Amino acid sequence: MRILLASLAVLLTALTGAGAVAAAGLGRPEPWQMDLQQAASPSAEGIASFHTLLLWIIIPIALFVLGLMIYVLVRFNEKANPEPSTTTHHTMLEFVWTVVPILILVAIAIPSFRLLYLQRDIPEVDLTIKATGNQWYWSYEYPEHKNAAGEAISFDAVMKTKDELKDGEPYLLAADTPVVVPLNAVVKVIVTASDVLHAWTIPSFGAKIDAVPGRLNEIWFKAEKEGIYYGQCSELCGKDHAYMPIEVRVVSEADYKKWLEETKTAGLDTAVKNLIAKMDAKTATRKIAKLKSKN
Ligand SMILES: [Cu+2]
Repeated sequence: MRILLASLAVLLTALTGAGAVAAAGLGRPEPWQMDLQQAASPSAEGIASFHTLLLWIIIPIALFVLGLMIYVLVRFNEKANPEPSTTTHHTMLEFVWTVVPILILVAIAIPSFRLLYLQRDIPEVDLTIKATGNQWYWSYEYPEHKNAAGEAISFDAVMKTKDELKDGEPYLLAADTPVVVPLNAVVKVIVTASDVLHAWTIPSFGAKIDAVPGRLNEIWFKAEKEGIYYGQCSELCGKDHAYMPIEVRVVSEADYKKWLEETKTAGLDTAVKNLIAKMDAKTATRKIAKLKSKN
């Protein structure tokens, strides 16, 4: 018992004493993050609250079972209880330990199915994007939007090497060309692959789906906060599986329209450069404002 308490104390100190437990990042992981990435879509919010609900159910169950085991160890060991009982049945007890878990599972199933249907039923779509997994990069297409040559806007998104990273950009997550989507728009992503299985995901959108060669999968999200969101290929796809990141930039409706217009007229490279410059300037202004308010 004393050993158990001591080890519990050590564990608690290790967990809390780690000190700098960071708040979960928006669209990206943080060092010492202890929770899911911040939610930025209805689906991610649903996942986060379902996860919290499950924790509240699981922790009492785990503690209850642990308590029972300790009680049995102490109360019914050979020394404390030399003459074991010969009881083999207890109808009430057996009824309770069958019915209570069923009730718990039903209580879990209801919000679980609600969440599954939310993710499955795609609302009226504002923008469709096709994402194709390749060994080892993603390519994207905006089938509804044509460029100057009359072809659908399309591009490859390749991982930025360490030398290409700009200030604050995360290695293994930043891509050379981001996917751009407008704020609060329902975006449907059609996902497929050209060679082997991959998987497209953005944790903060609660979106993750397999990319299967010869098959079209679809998923939707509605980003409710502007910003840069990162994800990684999430299906083992070969030696560079870790090097095909996903970067989505959520911008205001006006900025999105400008990006789209510039992509059609001036070309994608220019449009992306201008968009990133604008977002960087916004971040800088926010940082300066923060510093000023501190002083
Ligand atoms: Cu992959």
